[in-house]
Amino acid sequence: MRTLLILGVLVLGTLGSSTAQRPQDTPAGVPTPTSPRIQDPPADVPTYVIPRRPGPIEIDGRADDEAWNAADPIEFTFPWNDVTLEEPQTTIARLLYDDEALYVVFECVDPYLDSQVTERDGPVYEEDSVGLFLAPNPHDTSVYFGFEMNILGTLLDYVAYDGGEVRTPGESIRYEWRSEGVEIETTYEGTLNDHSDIDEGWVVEARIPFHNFRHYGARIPPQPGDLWHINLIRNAGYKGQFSLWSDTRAERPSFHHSAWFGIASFSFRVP
Ligand SMILES: [Ca+2]
Ligand SMILES: [Ca+2]
Ligand SMILES: [Ca+2]
Repeated sequence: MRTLLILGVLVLGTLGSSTAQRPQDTPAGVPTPTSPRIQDPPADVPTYVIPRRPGPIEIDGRADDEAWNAADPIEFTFPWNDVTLEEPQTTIARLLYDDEALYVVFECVDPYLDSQVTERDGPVYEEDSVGLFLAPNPHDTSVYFGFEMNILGTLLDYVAYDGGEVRTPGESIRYEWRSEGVEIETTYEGTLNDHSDIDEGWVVEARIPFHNFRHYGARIPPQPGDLWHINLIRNAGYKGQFSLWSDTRAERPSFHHSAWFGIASFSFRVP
């Protein structure tokens, strides 16, 4: 028994030293997730064609605008949860663009709605939130912009340098960056922050004007055929799962690796 106890202490000691690497693994303030990887990453990063918006989009937190049907669904993967053993908390996202802005909608299945942060740039990553990461300069994907939004529509926005890899607080991820003109609306079905029952889900719909990226070497507005490296992510919240579009190859839940973002191209097709 004594040997087992000592072994236990040794194992705990090892875990302790891995959590000490937290600044490298997660951005400032992000709780350290512990689930290890349970699936091999795919050979290639995913690709997506962003259609030109074929009709009006009302930013109202509902994905029922006819125009959204033009956008293929983006499905999220679960590198760190075995969703054959637990119910996947699925996310379907879609993207559209026009001359002024990028449009995104996330539809999230969610049994436990968990969202309290209302302050701009607050820690929405600690609760139910989705994020869109955009590296608009194809010649320098080490710089990208993050837009993380919770069920209440609270926005945490930032610019990240060094591909997001340097996590010393305030170093590569700069929360002080403020986007302009972003519209966000959300809806949900269920009881917010009451985990005694089972909820249905939530929707985030947003419009992000391209002028926010005008100083970073990208072509603004993007032209048909332009390639942006992007990712879409979902934080776990209460009893949730970390999921995303393009697998970052990380051994434990970790989103900020722009080298592994997927590739989105702006469609040539005129609707
Ligand atoms: Ca809508
Ligand atoms: Ca949740
Ligand atoms: Ca900010």
